[in-house]
Amino acid sequence: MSPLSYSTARETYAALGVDTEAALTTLARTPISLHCWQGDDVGGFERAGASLDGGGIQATGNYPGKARTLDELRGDLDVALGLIPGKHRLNLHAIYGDFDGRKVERNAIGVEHFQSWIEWAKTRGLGLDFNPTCFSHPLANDGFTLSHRDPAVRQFWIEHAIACRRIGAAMGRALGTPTVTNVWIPDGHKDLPADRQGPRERLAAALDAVFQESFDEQIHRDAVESKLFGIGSESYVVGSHEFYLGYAITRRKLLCLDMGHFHPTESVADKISSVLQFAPGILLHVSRGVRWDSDHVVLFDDPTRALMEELVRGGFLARTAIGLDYFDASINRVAAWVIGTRNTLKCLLAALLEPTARLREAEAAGDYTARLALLEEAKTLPLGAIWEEHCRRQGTPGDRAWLPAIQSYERDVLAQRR
Ligand code: RNT
Ligand code: ZN
Repeated sequence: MSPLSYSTARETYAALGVDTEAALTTLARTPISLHCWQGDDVGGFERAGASLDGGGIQATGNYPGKARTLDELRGDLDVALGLIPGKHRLNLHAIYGDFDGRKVERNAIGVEHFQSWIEWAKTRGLGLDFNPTCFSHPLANDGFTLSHRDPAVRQFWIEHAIACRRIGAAMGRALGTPTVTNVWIPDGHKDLPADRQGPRERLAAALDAVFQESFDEQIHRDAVESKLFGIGSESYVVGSHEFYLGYAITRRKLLCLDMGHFHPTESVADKISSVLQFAPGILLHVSRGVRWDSDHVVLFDDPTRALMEELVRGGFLARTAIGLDYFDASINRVAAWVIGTRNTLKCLLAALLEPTARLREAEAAGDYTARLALLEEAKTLPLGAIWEEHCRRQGTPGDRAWLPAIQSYERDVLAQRR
């Protein structure tokens, strides 16, 4: 794309009162937290060949080249990050520690198992985020963790989550940017429960135990993630939306909104300005459910655009942590990171380039005809030229120019992993 296309596009936007330079500055300053688990189908490194087991989530597909070791995952991430404009973050799950072939129980993990990740992030100028892993474990096999009726099992997961928060805080301290540690648990019933209340009481108490230690918010923040249903928890999920909305508001936690965790006709975008009236902040799990919580790669689509529009219109970017959560094993996994992250950024850019002031003028004047006309025509403004300029300034290949790098990496590296 020539600089000429950028300056023409800039004028087009300026005529609508949109400052493309301001948009590019905000875009360059907004990190997206890449989820490590796209690289190996949520397997982790607790033992060689570990794979996702239970928890009501599933990665489908068997595309060759999945990362089998820490070094392979890091190599893949470096390739992906090199093809995504801007400085971002990495979101780790507890099972991705550097365990060096030793068995470490989940309630015994410590920062020492994540020191090499901290060094890795530091040399790349990246922030880290974190998650307890309350699935793929014998003590999670019957579908309950923090809300388990057996106090010993509950205590195990409480200790795991406490250990994770300490690791998260150590990451934030070492890297000088707050780590968000997000608690998601799979707990729920396949069929109709006779007691919906007991597990929720136990979960609230367990979470209070987990969150007893407090950390400076410049170092560490907590998030809690709700869900509608999972495979094997179709009839009842303990940590529902209402549960965590109440919890996040009363305990001053970030509420994690995963785009796959609501009824398909619900708008997650619409929730943001309601939640942020009361909760201190949100974490987004940008994802794409197809008919169910299928975690497909994020697209430049209406739900994702609407989400970003709400963050920008409401001035909510400062109170929002943006993370990705999808795992597609049916295409090149490194490309899946690149496609989903670039699309997320592109949706954010589109939102930053919206002629919001004009739209609101029309709205305030009761001219809903002009509002609708401009809203629709804004869709075909020259977003692509501004995006290309962003890629150029960030030293990253533009659209249609990054895929060859993935293809040669696939040939030279991924295809050798057999
Ligand atoms: C599961 C949740 C959760 C997980 C990750 C791996 O439905 O979305 O965020 O996807 O923790
Ligand atoms: Zn999620």
